[in-house]
Amino acid sequence: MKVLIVLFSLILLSLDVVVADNLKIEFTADDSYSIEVAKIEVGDTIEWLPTNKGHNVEFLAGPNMDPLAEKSDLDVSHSVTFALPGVYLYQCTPHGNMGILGLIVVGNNFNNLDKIEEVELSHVAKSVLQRLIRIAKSNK
Ligand SMILES: [Cu+2]
Repeated sequence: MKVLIVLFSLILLSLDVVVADNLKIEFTADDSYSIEVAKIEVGDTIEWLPTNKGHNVEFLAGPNMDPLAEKSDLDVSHSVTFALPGVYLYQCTPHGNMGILGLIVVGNNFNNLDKIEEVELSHVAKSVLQRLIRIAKSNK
């Protein structure tokens, strides 16, 4: 009986881990993403909501670009499920040069941070990226 209870709680525990969370990020009125650094788990989904006009989501780097290749149209909601751990960098296509960037850390995995830091960016965007990386690392 004890074994059964242990097994049952193990199943419950693993179910808990599998259930994916859904995080919503908005385009704010001051032209940034409402969450600039998102820390999520593998299998979680992020949905960007077009709460302010003229923005989109375009991935610049991640551990695997295959599922990210497409960029979203302006002013539509956009959902991505993150199957691989690592750091992902995205921008708003028309405003990336002005530093409208977002960082996502999946599974608290920073293994591909070098590649993220190698991405060609404008001066302003580079300093925004450095700030976002600092935030991401500070609440590891
Ligand atoms: Cu924009």
